[in-house]
This record gives sequence, C-alpha cells and structure tokens, in this order.
Amino acid sequence: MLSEFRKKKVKRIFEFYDVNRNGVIETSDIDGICDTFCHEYGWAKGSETDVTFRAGFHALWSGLITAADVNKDNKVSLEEFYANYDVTIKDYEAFHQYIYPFFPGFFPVLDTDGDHDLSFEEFSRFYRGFRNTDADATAAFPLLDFDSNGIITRDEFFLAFYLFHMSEDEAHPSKHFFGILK
Ligand SMILES: [Ca+2]
Ligand SMILES: [Ca+2]
Ligand SMILES: [Ca+2]
Ligand SMILES: [Ca+2]
Repeated sequence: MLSEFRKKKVKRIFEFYDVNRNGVIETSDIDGICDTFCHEYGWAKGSETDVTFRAGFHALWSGLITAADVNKDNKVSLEEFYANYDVTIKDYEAFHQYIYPFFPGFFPVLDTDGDHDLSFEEFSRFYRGFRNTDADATAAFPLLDFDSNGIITRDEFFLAFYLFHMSEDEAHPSKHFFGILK
C-alpha cells in the first residue's frame, strides 16, 4: 500500500490527467492534455511534432487503461489509479520497468534547445503544461535546481522525477515536481 504522502503525490498526477475534472480519466482528457502542450509549445495542430506527441500520449493512455481500468468501463477512477501506482512504484525495479521508460522520450520535448539542461523558460513551459501558473513555476524552479546554479540539468530533473515517485521524505522539494504540493 502506498503511504498517505505518496498517495497525495500520485493524486497530483491524477489531477493532471483529469483535465475536465469529472473525477475519472478518459480519452477526452488525453486530448485535452495534448491541446495544452500544443498551445504551450506553439505546435500547429496536425504538425509533425503535434502528431508525434499525440501518438505518444495516446499510447501512454492505452497502456494505462489496459493496466489500471480494472472494471473495464474505459475510465480510470482515482481508486484504480492508486491501485495501479501501488504496483508501478512499489520498489526500484517496478519504477524502472513502468515509470522510467517515459523519461528519455519526455525530456527532449521539454529541452527545446537540446542542450540537456532546462532553463527557467523551458522549465516554466513544462510546468504550465501541467496546468500550473507562472507564479508556481517561479516558486518551483529554485526548489528543483538542487545546486542553485540557475539551470535544472537533466540529472537534477531525473532525480526530482525519481524522488517524486519514490521518496517518503515529506520535506524533500521533489514533491513539487508536477506542481506545488501543499
Ligand atoms: Ca476526466
Ligand atoms: Ca474503470
Ligand atoms: Ca535546454
Ligand atoms: Ca542546477
């Protein structure tokens, strides 16, 4: 069973997926996520990047629905989502098998200039993509820039991503990875 703290973090991911806030994740939510990123990154709808991103996200959705939709109603409820994360972030091996594979594909989308670091601008775009405000991005950037050198390197970003999913340390700033966690 996930601890209450980790459930709180997983709930933040669920809220990201549930774009229309009706309490379940369904195909229309996935289109909504793609629209948000499309807008943030200025991709024309139907452009190559847009099509690639949508295909990737729909593949992710198919995987999620296959694994998490226990009652087969083509929707993923919060309880189903928790139960799925109970398996996928159970331990390091599970994380590596189920969650890690998204990272190498996702990072280059965020790192728009391809220098393997996230500038404040690049980070803010990602954060807004998760429907956070500019003020949230400004607050989160220094928390996730662990060595305070003004950039979030790929390694720092990965460490935050890993600890967001795995850490039980309620004081660790990685809990703010997808949004400021209150
Ligand atoms: Ca929904
Ligand atoms: Ca279901
Ligand atoms: Ca960059
Ligand atoms: Ca740094």
